[in-house]
Amino acid sequence: MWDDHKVDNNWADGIPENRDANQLNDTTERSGRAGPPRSRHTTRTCQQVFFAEKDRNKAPEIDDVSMDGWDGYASRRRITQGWVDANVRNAVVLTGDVHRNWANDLKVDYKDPASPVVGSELVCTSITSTGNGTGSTVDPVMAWNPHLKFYNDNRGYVNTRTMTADFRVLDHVTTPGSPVSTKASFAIQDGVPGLVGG
Ligand SMILES: [Ca+2]
Repeated sequence: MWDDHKVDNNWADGIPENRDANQLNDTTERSGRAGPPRSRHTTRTCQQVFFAEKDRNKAPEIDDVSMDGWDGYASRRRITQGWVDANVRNAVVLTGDVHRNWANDLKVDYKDPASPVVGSELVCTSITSTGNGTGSTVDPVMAWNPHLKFYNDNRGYVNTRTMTADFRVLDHVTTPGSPVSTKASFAIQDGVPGLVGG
C-alpha cells in the first residue's frame, strides 16, 4: 500500500507565501474573460493538502490546527479573498493527502459565522492506504467546524459527472437595464449522450 506520509513528497512546505499566492490568483485571472466587471465563472485549484480550516479543539478560545495544511499559512486568506475581489462565481479546490473523503465549504474568515461561503473543496480519499475503512461518515470535529459538510473513510474516488448549462437571456438589448433570466437548463451527464432537462 502507498502511504504518502512515509515518503518525501509532503507538499505542505511548498505552500506559497503571500507573493506566490498573489501570483496564483493572477495566473488564473489571466485565463478568465477580460473586461469590466471582471466575472470569472470557475477557477479550479488542484493541490495536495487540506485547504479548509479544521480546528481539532472544540474550545473556541483554542486553535488546534495542522501545520501540514493551509491552516498554518496566512496566504490561504489571500487566495480566498482574491476570489471575492475577482468575482469568481465557482471556486473549487481539489485536494488529497489525508486518506479520507471530505466535502467542505470555503470561507474567507472561519472565525466569523457571518463570513459568506466563497468556494468549495472536494477532498479525495486514498486508493488503498489505511485499508478498507469502516464506512463512517462522522468525524467529531464536524460539530464545531460547520463548514465541513461531509466526511467518509472508505477508499474510492471523486467523480464530477454532470455539466449543467443555463441559457441566460435578456428581455431587451436595445436599451440598458434589461433583466436576465434563464430560458432553459440542461444537464449533460458523463458517458450519457444527449441532454437532460430543457
Ligand atoms: Ca477551537
